[in-house]
Amino acid sequence: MILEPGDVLVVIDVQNDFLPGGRLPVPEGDRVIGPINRLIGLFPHVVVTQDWHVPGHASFAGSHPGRAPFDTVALAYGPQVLWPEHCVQGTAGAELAPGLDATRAGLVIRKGHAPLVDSYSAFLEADRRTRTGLAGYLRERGLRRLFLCGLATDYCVLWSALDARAEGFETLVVEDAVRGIDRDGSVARAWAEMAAAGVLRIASAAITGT
Ligand code: VGL
Ligand code: ZN
Repeated sequence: MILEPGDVLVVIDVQNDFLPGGRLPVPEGDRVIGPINRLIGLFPHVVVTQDWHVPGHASFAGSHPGRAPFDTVALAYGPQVLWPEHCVQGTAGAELAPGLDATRAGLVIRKGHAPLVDSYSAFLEADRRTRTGLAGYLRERGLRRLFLCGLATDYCVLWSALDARAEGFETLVVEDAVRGIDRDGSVARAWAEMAAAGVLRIASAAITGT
């Protein structure tokens, strides 16, 4: 695959809390860093996202007395999976993985900072109304084709990929540069949902630059 001037690498939530040893570890989450660093060197544009919660965020199990991580509760906008406390603004767990070479990123977009609203998607918060501004940024910069990588396949990568398609972007997920949380077959379901929405899969080795 030859990259074009309108191509952008979108690096999703490669943060300490999602790596082995973090508060919400994604199995093999650290394995995405090598392929992503190689891709960062190839792409004309790089955007990075960070999960960026306030303390006591509504997606934390600890904010709901009697509830445990991975329970589902009803919030104002619908069902919400509860998570261990993770990616709290300003903490070490919320920092980008130290091995990630994010120096070339032109934009860091932070999401999930409203106390009562989660945001898996890099485009649209879980109320499905509040926009992060990413679609506007990409359009203003003339970026049309998105290559998604990072964590986690079945949550933030999935929702970002579906919303990217809904916004009309050509969307590819770099299959060896993502890892999933994988509860009850959620990774397999995520790939099926993305395929049905027209999201393409590509191996990082097939991306060779301009
Ligand atoms: C994520 C669960 C909670 C993710 C973020 O980055 O996929 N998953 N917050
Ligand atoms: Zn989160």
